[in-house]
Amino acid sequence: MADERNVNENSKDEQLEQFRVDDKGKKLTTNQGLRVSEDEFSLKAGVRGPTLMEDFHFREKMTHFDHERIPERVVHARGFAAHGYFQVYENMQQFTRAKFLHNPSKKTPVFVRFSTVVGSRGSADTVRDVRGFATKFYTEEGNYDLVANNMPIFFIQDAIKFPDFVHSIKPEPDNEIPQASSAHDTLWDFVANNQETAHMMMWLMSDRAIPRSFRMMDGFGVHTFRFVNEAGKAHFVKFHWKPKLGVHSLVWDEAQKIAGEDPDFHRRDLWNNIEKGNYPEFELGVQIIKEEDEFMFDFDILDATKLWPEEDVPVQIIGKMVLNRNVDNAFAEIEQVAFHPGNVVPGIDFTNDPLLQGRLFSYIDTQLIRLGGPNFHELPINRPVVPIHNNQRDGYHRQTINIGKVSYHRNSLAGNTPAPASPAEGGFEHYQEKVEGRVVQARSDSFKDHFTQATLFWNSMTPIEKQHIIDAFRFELGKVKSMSVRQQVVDMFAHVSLELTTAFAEHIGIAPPQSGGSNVTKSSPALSQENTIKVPNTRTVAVIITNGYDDNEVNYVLGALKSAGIQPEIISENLGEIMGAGGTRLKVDHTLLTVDSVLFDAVYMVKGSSVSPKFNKKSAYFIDQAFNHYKPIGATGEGKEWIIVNGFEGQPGVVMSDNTSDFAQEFIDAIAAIRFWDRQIV
Ligand code: HDE
Repeated sequence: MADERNVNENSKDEQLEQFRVDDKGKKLTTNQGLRVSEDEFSLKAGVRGPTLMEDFHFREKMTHFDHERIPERVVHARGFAAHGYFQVYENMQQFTRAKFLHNPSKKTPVFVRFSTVVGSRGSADTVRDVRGFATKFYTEEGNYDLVANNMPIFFIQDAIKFPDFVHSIKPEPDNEIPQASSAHDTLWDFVANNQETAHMMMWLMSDRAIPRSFRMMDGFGVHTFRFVNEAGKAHFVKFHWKPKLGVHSLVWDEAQKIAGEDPDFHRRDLWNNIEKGNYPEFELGVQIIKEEDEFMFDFDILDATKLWPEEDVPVQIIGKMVLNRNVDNAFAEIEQVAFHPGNVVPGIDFTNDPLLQGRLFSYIDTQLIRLGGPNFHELPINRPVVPIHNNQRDGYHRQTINIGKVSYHRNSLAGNTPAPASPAEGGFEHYQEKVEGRVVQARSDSFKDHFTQATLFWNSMTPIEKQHIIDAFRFELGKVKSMSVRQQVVDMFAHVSLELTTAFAEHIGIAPPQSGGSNVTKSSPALSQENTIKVPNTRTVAVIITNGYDDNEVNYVLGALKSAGIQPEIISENLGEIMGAGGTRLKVDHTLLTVDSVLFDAVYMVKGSSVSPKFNKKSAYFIDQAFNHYKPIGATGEGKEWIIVNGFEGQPGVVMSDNTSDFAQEFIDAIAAIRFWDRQIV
């Protein structure tokens, strides 16, 4: 019925509201609704006697607790999510029947889960890894899941290899070491012996694998999908999410330190920014290739280890997503959400990409064990916002009470309903692709070039990005104990670039390769993060300040930073308040014991008139580290002395202008520039 399918921005929130419970101010009950009179002392035979089985409240409480955990996801176990909406910019009817891509005034509710891949649920956020970027669109035609990653390609070409790949990158099975890391023998052994991994390993060794924030990374559908329009005409399509804040990364040393300082760095960043109203925004882009152009490229467009260079197939921006609401309950929503690339709506269809085909099996299968049965679609977060009518019945934890006798098709007792809908009524009709061929277990020759795009990626990097990749290879292979594996990796990546391989080989005790190299000269500027959007918005600044600061100057600068959308946080000797020489006060957010420079994007050194030697020592370390991580540093008042003493004066990104308003503007510009790679590290 038309009105049942009338979805708006609030539809999911309204649906979830039916399930929310606020226990605050209420009397304690058992799960049977019985009010409980005692919750601290179990029932005993005598005050020092044994606990009695009869204590049903104790038994229920303990039993529930004993069963609180469910299996974590076999990959993407650690993640965080938020609600929001999606809105298309222009009607995409020409390409797709998908209704949520038609009406620009319509907002479709979404739920997005970001994740790391390899680590366990409790592992750190900032490890070197691919990031998941899974979006559930609660559309008027049912749920559509775009289960994406922050890299546009994948490690393998055929899903049958996925268990092998994941076994190799997960902790090694004898001692379960290392956690959330690719820097170990089995992964690199897999890489060298499955060379289709070459291109993705270049991405994994690049800065893309250590994002600054979930809000500052791309999302890619990876596979080639199909758009199908009303007339049944199809186009190949790849999906992209592009963050409005640009694509930014940590530096490796920083990423490792954050993993200890704040393992929740990315989820905290997402949560805090949504709480403050800094809603993350991503634009949806599509690359479209006509069916008749399928074979026009020097790679196979069904091969998930290949991207479509944006200079050859431009990304058309078609809509935006805004994440504007945090979850109420991490388990109920983030842990229980179940994505599946097979959740499509009319107008979006699959291709023969063998990686995608395998995924279509895996996701439901994994939810069955993870969520304990076939009714996980009834969990509040997974329910579509349109009604479900079918003849599926029963199973563990069934909540729907289907009425009537008929649970089969075809029938006469219920007028042969629920009835399949025609395409005109919104029924999904599989794309009628013509398929022919022999039944074989083989790979098309068109999938066999593993190195051209790996070299394309390398060629597209700026010198500093190349250096980071070299450093990553040195680090990762430096952790590989097997000399033979290190040798095999050098031999393999010699096919990508001799410049790269020569730069890391000696570091890992292997002679630089004498042969190999690539004659690919093409590059794709779109692949370099140096060409991304750079804005100061939502960047954080550590303000190191003590009593007796110059009120006018500091208040002006803090005001200017905030007006530019920057988030200053006050760090001083003790929590509480500090007072300027003119008597104004500032609330202290942190001490140097609770935070470190790696947790901030920039540092503003003010100091003040009274500083203890201990504070001085700690701030010196703080600023030194920020400097070495190429971060913008501003200094006024007594803060300037520090900069001079440490030898940072005059270095790129170190702002010390005397005039307050000039200082504020130059510091904001430096924050927008993000990092100063041309700095002389002292
Ligand atoms: Fe996944 N993947 N995957 N994957 N994937 C899972 O499903 C799988 C792949 C991705 O936040 C699992 O519910 C196979 C590519 C994300 O809940 C599992 C293959 C891409 C998430 C699974 C791939 C992804 C998953 C584990 C190769 C980017 C997290 C838990 C054929 C396009 C979703 C689960 C969330 C999760 C299987 C490859 C993205 C086991 C077999 C390529 C973002 O079903």
